[in-house]
Amino acid sequence: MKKFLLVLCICLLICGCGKKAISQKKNKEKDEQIEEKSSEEIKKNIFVSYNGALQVKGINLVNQYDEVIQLKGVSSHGLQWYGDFVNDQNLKTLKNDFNSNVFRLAMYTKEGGYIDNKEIMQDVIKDIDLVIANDMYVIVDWHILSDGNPNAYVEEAINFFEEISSKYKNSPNIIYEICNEPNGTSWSEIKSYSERVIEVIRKNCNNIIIVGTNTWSQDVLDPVNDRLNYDNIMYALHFYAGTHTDYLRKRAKEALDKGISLFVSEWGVSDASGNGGVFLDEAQKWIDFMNENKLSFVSWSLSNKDESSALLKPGSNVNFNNSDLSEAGQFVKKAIIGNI
Ligand code: IDC
Repeated sequence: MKKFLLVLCICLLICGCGKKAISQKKNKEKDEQIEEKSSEEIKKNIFVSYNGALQVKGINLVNQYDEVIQLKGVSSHGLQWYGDFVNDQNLKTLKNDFNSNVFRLAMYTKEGGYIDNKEIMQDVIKDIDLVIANDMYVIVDWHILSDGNPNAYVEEAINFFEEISSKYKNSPNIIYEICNEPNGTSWSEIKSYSERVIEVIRKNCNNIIIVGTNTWSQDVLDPVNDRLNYDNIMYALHFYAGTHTDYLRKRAKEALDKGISLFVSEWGVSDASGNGGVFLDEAQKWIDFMNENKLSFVSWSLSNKDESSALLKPGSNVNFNNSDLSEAGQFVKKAIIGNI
């Protein structure tokens, strides 16, 4: 009898544990399904096929249903140096694993860029097509830098944007960034350059155009009393967490309050040199600020260069995976997914 009871107890125990294990497994599966579903739900609504042509309404970027949309993604490094990292596999990783809905093509004008080598146009077109095929928005960035005054190459810019905007006039994916970072110049110079380039683009399409401001796209109050008089214009705000802090957030907030629409088309966790360590506490303050104000943001940069703003560790493969992400890369991934 004792034996029988013992066996019975053991059986019940096994059954109980089994049931518990089964119900734990079921719960886990359910959790996973929910997680998968919610990330699928998120994904359903963030790409171009859902959002369509973007517009600026008030200070907000909105989709085709007038819903406010925040684009989040990554910028290439200079295409003349790190163009190989812009490939289908990496774009799929950014899309599927980071939930990125935008990618920026940094086409330098100088330093071996378009002004020195017009053939880079073919790469830009190939890259635009790849991003479009991945259902993401693509920022075509006329990356002035050492050429601080955009008028230095205004004729070239006009030819470039005429070609791109006529080729892609029906594509909702394209966002034009017509002068990355003017510096050592003035808003009136930038404005007159912008008017000439915008006229050319507007003959073809009404897509979003991002205009840089003086001092490496930090003088966002300049246009307050002297705006560009076109639809769907946003002004670039650029920051590097190791250099630009509260004072620049205050300036940005003031610009927003005064009706200036901002797009953070470049930012980094490093200092302004692109190196000098990572400043994650300050970067976190910026991420909070951008999320609170629904500002779109694009992080510098998808490369394996030995500098702390690079999203990949030095020496990483051109086709990266999770273990290639640098400290910057890990932080940026979480920021884009929305987990921090
Ligand atoms: C930096 C790159 C660096 C390169 C340098 C000059 O990270 O490898 O040697 O440009 O070409 C910007 C610019 C961006 C800079 C970046 C960091 O838009 O081109 O990239 N930065 O210095 N503005 C503020 C910082």
